[in-house]
Amino acid sequence: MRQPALTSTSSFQALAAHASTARQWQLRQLFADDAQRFPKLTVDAAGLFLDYSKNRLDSRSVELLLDLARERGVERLRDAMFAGEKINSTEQRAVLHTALRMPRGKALVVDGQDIGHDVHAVLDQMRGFTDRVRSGAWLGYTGKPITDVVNIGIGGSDLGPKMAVLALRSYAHPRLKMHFVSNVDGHDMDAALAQVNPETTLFIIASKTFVTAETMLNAGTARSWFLQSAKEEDLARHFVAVSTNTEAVRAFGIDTANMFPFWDWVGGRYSVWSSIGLSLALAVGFGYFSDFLAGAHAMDEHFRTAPLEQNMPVLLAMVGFWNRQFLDAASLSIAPYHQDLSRFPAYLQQLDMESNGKRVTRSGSAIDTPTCPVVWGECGTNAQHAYFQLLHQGSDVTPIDFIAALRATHDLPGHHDSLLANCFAQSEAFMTGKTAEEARADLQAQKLSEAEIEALLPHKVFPGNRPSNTILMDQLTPSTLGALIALYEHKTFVQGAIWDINSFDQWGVELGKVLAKNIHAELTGAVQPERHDSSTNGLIVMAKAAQHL
Ligand code: G6Q
Repeated sequence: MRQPALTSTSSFQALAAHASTARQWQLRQLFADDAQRFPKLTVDAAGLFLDYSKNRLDSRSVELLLDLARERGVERLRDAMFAGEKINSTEQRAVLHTALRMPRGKALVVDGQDIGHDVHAVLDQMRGFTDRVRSGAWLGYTGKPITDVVNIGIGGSDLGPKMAVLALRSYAHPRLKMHFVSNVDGHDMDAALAQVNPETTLFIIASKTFVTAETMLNAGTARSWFLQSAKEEDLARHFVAVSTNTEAVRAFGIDTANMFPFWDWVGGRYSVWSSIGLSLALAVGFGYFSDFLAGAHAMDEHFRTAPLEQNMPVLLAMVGFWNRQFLDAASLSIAPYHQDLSRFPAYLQQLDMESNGKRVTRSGSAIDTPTCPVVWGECGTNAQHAYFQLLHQGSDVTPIDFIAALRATHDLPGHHDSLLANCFAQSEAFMTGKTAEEARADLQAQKLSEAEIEALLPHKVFPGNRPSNTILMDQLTPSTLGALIALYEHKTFVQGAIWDINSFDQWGVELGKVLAKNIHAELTGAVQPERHDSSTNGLIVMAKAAQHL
């Protein structure tokens, strides 16, 4: 359905009028004025807790934001997604990553096919395979169990499994070492091959389309490397594929009995729940992989059924929208206070920016507001010793999502309290800042002269009033990780609905898949480049000279 321009809607206009006052508010004051702010502006769901009270808004702002969500049809679009309608309008596809985590026995008929049944048939295939590899029953060509798994894929066929394998390393099989090769840069493959032995290595070629140039080149390199020691007939024990493209898998030489299918209604960046998660299932075992799916399903059920006032993905999305729209926050920093979530910011970069990094609506009109912020981040406390300076005292306001587990998955004494203390202290400091009076009192306590105090004072003032969310879980487990990813998936969905963006295509990525082809031909062929600008021609000539092409 064609949506009116966002700024023309009555709920947007009511919100904008409210925001013209609200953007002057001070967080310190909001907390001082309302002792109930924390219980009012927090919510829990599916094993996660969200504190959004350290944002420059109040309960009335939230009401108005939810009015906007209703007017933009968030609930209607959400229901259409869960029902399998073709909401990916530019590719005429359903969007059903939520079906990948539905419990067994639940039917969902799309185009006359019960996809619940299909999903569980592939999960059973994954269970059988992962059990055999993990138990040591699956043997390499010299009769030895697999010790190393190399996942070859890129983008959505890499970021999810790589992030999740790292996040759940405490649950991983002690014998199996996981490697991920994504970059067409041969240094990536070179580093992985240097660590593995062909007799005990399993390669997973993970590509939805099975035509992605980087993955195909890397897969070919792995195959050639393997065949330096083994024979063609040994390939079947060492190469498996995850794809929707049976023909291409067969043409590559992989036995289609060793192919794990999925479907075109699974977007790449939403595919960790499908057989693209095979490396994760191998690492943690099928039981924990099922818990991972169940955690996401719990968040799906919450998103699908909870009233908007208590709906965590909706609230996270609308707070993000508020910061983007009314506080001019052009970026969002993700700060996991958990080292095992070190790849989570990179994962979210793709999820959010590939989904909503767009400037036209579903019907092709220009969007009349800013859209997706730049998403970036790094683990705390490391980030504190690097760019937190800018977040505290820089000229831009950058909202931050703090993510932490209340209990560690290690038992080293002393570390976890210190970690959490840092996390909470940072969110408090971003909120309160330090006034000139407070800074002056600190400097006076150090017995500095008045002249020294005056010189230092401007540098010691922190403006504060910087918004943040805090997301807590008891422990980082397969289930809470599943819920956390699903939370952000649905947050992205809601923001897409507000902006009237199709969050499920990626034409900018498709462009990248063809751009390099011409220059590659010029780099490797005899033809001298002439048809580019002088910079591009010059760079190609330099590369050819260096490689004596
Ligand atoms: C994700 C994108 C993109 C995709 C990769 C890999 O949503 O479409 O990141 O996952 O380009 O594509 P293949 O899995 O087809 O190799």
